[in-house]
Amino acid sequence: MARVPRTSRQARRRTLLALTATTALTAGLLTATAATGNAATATHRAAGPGHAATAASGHIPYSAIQGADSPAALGAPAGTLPKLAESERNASHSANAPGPAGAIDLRARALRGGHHGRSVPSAIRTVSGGWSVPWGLSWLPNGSALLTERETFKVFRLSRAGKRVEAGTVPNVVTTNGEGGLLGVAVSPNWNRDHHIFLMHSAQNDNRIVRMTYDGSRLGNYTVLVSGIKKHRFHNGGRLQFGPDKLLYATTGDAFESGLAQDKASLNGKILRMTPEGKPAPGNPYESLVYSIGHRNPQGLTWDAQGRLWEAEFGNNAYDELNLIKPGQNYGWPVCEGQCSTPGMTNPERQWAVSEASPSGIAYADGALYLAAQRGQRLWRVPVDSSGAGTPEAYYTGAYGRLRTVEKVPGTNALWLTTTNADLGGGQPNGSDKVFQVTLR
Ligand SMILES: [Ca+2]
Repeated sequence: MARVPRTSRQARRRTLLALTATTALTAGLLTATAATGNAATATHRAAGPGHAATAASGHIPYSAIQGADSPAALGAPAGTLPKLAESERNASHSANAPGPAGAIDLRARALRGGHHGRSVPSAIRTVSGGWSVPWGLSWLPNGSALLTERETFKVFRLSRAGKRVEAGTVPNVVTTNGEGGLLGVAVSPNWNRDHHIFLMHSAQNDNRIVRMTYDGSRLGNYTVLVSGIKKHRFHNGGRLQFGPDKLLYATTGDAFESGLAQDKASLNGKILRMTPEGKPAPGNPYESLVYSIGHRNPQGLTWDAQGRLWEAEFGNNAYDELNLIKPGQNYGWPVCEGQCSTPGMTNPERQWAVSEASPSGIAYADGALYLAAQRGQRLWRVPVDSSGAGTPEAYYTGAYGRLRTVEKVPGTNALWLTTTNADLGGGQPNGSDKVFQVTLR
């Protein structure tokens, strides 16, 4: 995507907000104001250099444009949009220092604050900079990762040491100038044998799940597995993950047609589960690709040590959700946002006010779930055990901007964590996104 001068970016941002707000008003979606309550479970223990920045800057309403997302924070008049707080930029720059100098030992604070589960984030360092909206992240058997960039449509290999090599450009991808583009990536569990990788992306007329080959150096053999998933400027879902069952799971957004989420025949507003050939997985509840229904804009999937599937989902203008996913269950949207008492709807295990979370990626590591929050600009840690999800704790609040994707690093007690600041929602230049490593101790 061509770099846009700052003044132009700001103009586009305002135009986008105004347009979307108009749409939302037309749809009657602004009847509720942004929720402030029900975050009692959230402990705002700002463990990290962003503490001061958070207190100084507060929420960033325009971040609702992307990921946070859509009509949520659009009650604010376009003319009141603040720029990204300078204090946050400074805080973000402090993360440029790699290695021990940039690492902050948070463990003492974590212990003082008390925590459930086992290890906690203890240090963070930059693995790689110069990215523009990295979105999907999946590990190769050799320990490197493949990452997609949403707006350049490129796939890169990134080594643990931070060496980045371009693998190629995925064909037939289009931007939606919003939340679509090149999204999730999942490396085949049999990659050593088949060299397959799976990608989810927006195309001219739909969202798709496709397979390509990656032989270790180049991409090839573009093959469409699932097409016809409705797309929209926003609400495209996009996460791909292989489960412990070696089946491919995908999250799809409601494409701004909330009714699709309750339509079992629609692929939108769902979690899908499929074979590596893109066919309905054995045991799916409706003999289709659909695994669970009633989702708005889910972008995070992970499995815990007990093999339970957890999902992170963007709410509308009240509550974001952490859901425990079981096949055939209905997670409520648009009848319910967050917890409700409507019969037949499965409530979230945890929920947050959208200003504090707006979670995209989720990962399980060492007794806890980690959620990367866009608008909330923080990493949520939620301990889990056989009794369910414990009390969330926030890390790095405001320190690194909008967080997109978090994945457990294989073979070591650490996470990789990516930002989404180089887009309309973040307002930062191309190349300003980063990949961090978070050490857990
Ligand atoms: Ca729900």
